[in-house]
Amino acid sequence: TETTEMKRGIFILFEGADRVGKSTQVQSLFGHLSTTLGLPTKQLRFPDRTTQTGTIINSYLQNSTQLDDRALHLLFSANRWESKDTLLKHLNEGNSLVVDRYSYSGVAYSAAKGIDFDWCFGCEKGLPAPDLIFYLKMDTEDATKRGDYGNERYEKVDFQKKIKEVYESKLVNSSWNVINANRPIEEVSKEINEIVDRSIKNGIQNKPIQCI
Ligand code: NYM
Ligand code: MG
Repeated sequence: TETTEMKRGIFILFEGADRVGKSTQVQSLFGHLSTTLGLPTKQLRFPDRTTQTGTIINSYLQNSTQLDDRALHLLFSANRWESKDTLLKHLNEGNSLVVDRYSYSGVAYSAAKGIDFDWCFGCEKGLPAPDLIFYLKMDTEDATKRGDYGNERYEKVDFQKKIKEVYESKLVNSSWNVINANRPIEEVSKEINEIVDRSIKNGIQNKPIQCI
């Protein structure tokens, strides 16, 4: 029987431009946490296209709705704010979260359009912050060669280069884990799993949940 005291969950985030392999790594880490380590874990992604704001966002991304860039930015942000309580509830009940995109995507994509960086970031302040961030880094040209590229809005080489530039010059800092994503899937997963295992060993869950 379990006698260990319950710990809060860990909030792990994957960020990066399109087609760098985030969803694959999210799934792989989910398997590592839930199956290998036996931790209760949930997999989430933003935008959450199932909510009302998500429906508008989805139709914008599929090119069937036009929207002002700032209005769109606020919708993406609202899409996170509306899940704030759920995120906190999961973490406090001991569920770890593996999340595909979050606030930094919101800032990177909007700032890449030319919207003021601080204005973009301001909307995110107060949201629960991730404990660990993995930035999957890959040359834009390599990412654009991947399957299904170009089906959604934003999947254009020049724009992807701008997004990468915002991430790498203004968002990624020394607390982020920058992962060379231009390698076989298993090699990337192995590096990520090792970082997560080490962080758990070092008591990442013992500090309170931070805010952005
Ligand atoms: N995206 C995602 C934004 O522009 N702002 C945001 O806040 C978020 C979370 O939506 N091209 C963009 C990035 C992607 C697109 O995400 C949909 P995905 O992970 O490619 O399905
Ligand atoms: Mg995409």
